[in-house]
Amino acid sequence: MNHLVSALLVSALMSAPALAQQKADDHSAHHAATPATAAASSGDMADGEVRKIDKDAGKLTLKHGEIKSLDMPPMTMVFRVRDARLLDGVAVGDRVRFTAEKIDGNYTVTSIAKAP
Ligand SMILES: [Cu+2]
Repeated sequence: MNHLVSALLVSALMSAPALAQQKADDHSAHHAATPATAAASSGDMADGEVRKIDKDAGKLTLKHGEIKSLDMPPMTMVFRVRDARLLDGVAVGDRVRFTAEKIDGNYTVTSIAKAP
């Protein structure tokens, strides 16, 4: 009888760590996915202020802050816009948040919105 009780105890102790291990794995897998998603949604946005808009040429001049994705320090410069309709939502003097990419050798604004 004594022997049976201790055998049950041993098997209970052995299965408990296995369950705990499985829970820990699920937990870390869940958390590993979260930072990557957050970085993708906000990492490439840069701050800027609209200085000039040339809708016919599809260009705008921005005084911008650091653009990490392009490794560019703050400056005032001319950007192309990927789509002239991007210029409809902004006006000279607006503070904006935008994303830019180098496309065919030209710095190109790919999205832009008035800063909240
Ligand atoms: Cu620049």
